[in-house]
Amino acid sequence: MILENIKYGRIRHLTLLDPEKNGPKNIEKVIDFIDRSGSDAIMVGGSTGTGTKSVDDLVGAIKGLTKKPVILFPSSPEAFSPRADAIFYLSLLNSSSLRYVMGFQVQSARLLKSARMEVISVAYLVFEPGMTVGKVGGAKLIGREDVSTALDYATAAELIGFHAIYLEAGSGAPQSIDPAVVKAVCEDMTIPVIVGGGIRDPVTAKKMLDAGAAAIVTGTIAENDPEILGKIVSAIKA
Ligand code: 1GP
Repeated sequence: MILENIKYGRIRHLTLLDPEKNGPKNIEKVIDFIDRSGSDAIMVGGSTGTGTKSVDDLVGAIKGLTKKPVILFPSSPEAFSPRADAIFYLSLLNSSSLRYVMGFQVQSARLLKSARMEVISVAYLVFEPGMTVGKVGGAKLIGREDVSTALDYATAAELIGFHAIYLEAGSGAPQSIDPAVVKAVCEDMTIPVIVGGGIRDPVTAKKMLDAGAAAIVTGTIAENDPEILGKIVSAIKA
């Protein structure tokens, strides 16, 4: 069970691969880097252009190259592959568009119920600067240091019964979420908290784990600087 593995520290680092940027051509090299880095699982998704074919092709290629679990990280119901091991069934709670809070979930629910994959409901909270996902998802961005609003949303997520919370600064964010916000949320939650966006050095990654994050996500770094990926994973597992 992937959720259990996140909860109990067996999955601590996830690498996000965007189907837009990772076609079948260079995937062998990328998976080799990820395998060597010690990253625990691979997420597949992106904010734009993730049609069923590109997602399914990428999941299929990854499954042919590594045994690491593959988790879908969809921006819409089309971003689906039955070959993935699990899906982060996301509700962008601070979106101003009902579609991102519950519409996509309703649209894909029956398909997911019949699919042979673990469905992990995730309260997705997007912070400043939000980047593409903030814009596309119509997020009312939470301030980078806004502990109070972060706690409001996280507590609502826990009470509603989400399996996990994902604190997101946006892929490619120049700065991650403030670790003090992560700490305040994690101290108060009984469900696992995942943190991503703008984490691209071992010190920041370790700070997130020390703040109580169950797992961290990096995306951009796997594409741009695979050597640092290994250092980030080593730092959080030390
Ligand atoms: C996106 O949080 C992830 O959901 C990854 O962000 O690309 O900045 O590592 P980066």
